[in-house]
Amino acid sequence: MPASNAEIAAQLDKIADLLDIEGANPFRIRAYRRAARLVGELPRAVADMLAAGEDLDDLPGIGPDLAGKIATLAQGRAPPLLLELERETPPGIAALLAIPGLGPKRVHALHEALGIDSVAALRQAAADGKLRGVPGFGAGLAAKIVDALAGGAGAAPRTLLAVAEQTAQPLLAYLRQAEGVSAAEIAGSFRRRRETVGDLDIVAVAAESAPVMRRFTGYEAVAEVVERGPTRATIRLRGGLQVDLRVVPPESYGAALCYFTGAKAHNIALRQIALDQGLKLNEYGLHRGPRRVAGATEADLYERLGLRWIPPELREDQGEIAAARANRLPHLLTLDDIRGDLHMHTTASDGRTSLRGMAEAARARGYAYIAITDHSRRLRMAHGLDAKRLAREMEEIDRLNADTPGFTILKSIEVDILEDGTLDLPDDVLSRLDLVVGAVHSRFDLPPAQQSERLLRAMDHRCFTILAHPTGRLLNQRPAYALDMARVMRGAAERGCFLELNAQPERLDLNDAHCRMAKSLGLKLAISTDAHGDAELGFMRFGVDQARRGWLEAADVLNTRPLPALRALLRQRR
Ligand code: DGT
Ligand code: CA
Ligand code: CA
Repeated sequence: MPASNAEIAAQLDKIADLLDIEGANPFRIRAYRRAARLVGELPRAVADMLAAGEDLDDLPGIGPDLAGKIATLAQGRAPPLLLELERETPPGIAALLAIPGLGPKRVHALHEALGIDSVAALRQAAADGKLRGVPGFGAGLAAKIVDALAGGAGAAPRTLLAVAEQTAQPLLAYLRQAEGVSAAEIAGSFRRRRETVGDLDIVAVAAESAPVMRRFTGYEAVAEVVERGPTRATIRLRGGLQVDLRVVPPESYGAALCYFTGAKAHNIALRQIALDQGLKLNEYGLHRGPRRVAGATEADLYERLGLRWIPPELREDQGEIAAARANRLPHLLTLDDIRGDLHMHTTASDGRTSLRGMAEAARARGYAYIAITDHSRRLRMAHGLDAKRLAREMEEIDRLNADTPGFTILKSIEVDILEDGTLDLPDDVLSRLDLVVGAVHSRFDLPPAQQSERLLRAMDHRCFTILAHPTGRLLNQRPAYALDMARVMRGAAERGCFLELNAQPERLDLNDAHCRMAKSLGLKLAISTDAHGDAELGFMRFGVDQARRGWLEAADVLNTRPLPALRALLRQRR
């Protein structure tokens, strides 16, 4: 698979980091940093440039050697230099870079002075008060590092759900082929569809556990067998993800699946309900004295406890048990309810698929409509559209719409919300669009009151429709910018605007709590993929998962509406 420019830039930065940690020649390090920035800001995908036969060493500051490495990275492969640096650098060292206050130079200094090569070693040195002795480490920096460690920095990173899924599905298929296995499922946070997972928890059903355990620990991607017993084992895969396996007999499958799906707080609440009825609940079943009264299926188990079966996404002890008892569980949104996608890019800005290609892919998914939302001019890095280029795109949309009855491309833009809340295109341009998706791409650092004010000001514009990725967070990379979400949501509802639940796996922005807040305020959300290529339209299901965690039903979501009803909702604004 070809790598995106962002991925290539990240790898170039990694080479620079590792060279820096090693204490390499500063000029060499700077060349990689400069190349990373250059690639990150290119208006076109490196993979496309290479496919078009263009020479990368025509780019400023890129010689033949760097061009070769960039080409290798663009093919999704690691150049030999990177592999060599990774081999030479102790595996724990790279994790130190994630600690606030520590860059490659300081990591190098810590390694030289104290031999620190892992977060654990850093923690120990900090506890022993040794950091202040390292050249360049004053009392202030040492205190900052101690605080960061106490605040959870350097803890094992959680894996994005979408990434974990790529590892989990082949492993699950492999286990289902084990001798004597009649069923296997992934439980835990993965089944609850949390946006990130700490580890995977698999429950497999077999009368005899030994062959399953053998097959599990013999999986080809295993880096280490961490623990191994007769019916349970833990492995660490080469990518770093840990997997727990539990093998149970058929009569315990439902109880084990329920127990290992959690969340822990949900389990504790269920166990209390059992106790109140004189029953005992554990991962083997629901028991009255020595007799098992339920456990083969989850449905039996919940029923025996006087509850409706609870969808895993709701099992967080957030009121779902009371709702299940009163038969008031929500009819959660499903992927089938989605009729269109209201945020996506084309090759006109920073997408990888043409307008026609995006429309065809959306039609193939069974959608009735999409909105094309390329970037606006201010985002030069993303080749943002000015009024003239947008007008040309609108003409092409008219032509495509005329050719495809029963499918509608809505005219839109992802307009940049400027620092003062004004929009990055003139009113007469915006007023010709079917909807306007607005987003913040700068000044994430404003104080919360000012940030909220900025968003409300943007929504004051009579053309504004949907606020995209409302908090700007990138999971494991960038925190949400500070804002008063309740105020922004109330403001949106008052103005007849909507918020987006962005379905990109590293955004999932809004989170589950925000979804519930929106629902309680009567604010409808658009679930949109923000696709930058036709395949990314498939991210919709991650958005739906997140919406389900937020208790949303089809009626709470804008793009479950047929087109006429959607248009009516959009018109409330004008
Ligand atoms: P994660 O892995 O951090 O994303 O989150 P989970 O929810 O997958 O947690 P994990 O892997 O530690 O445990 C899997 C499930 O096992 C968890 O959702 C509930 C259950 N579980 C784990 N520890 C306990 C416990 O001490 N008591 C109870 N009742 N259940 C537990
Ligand atoms: Ca887990
Ligand atoms: Ca686990």
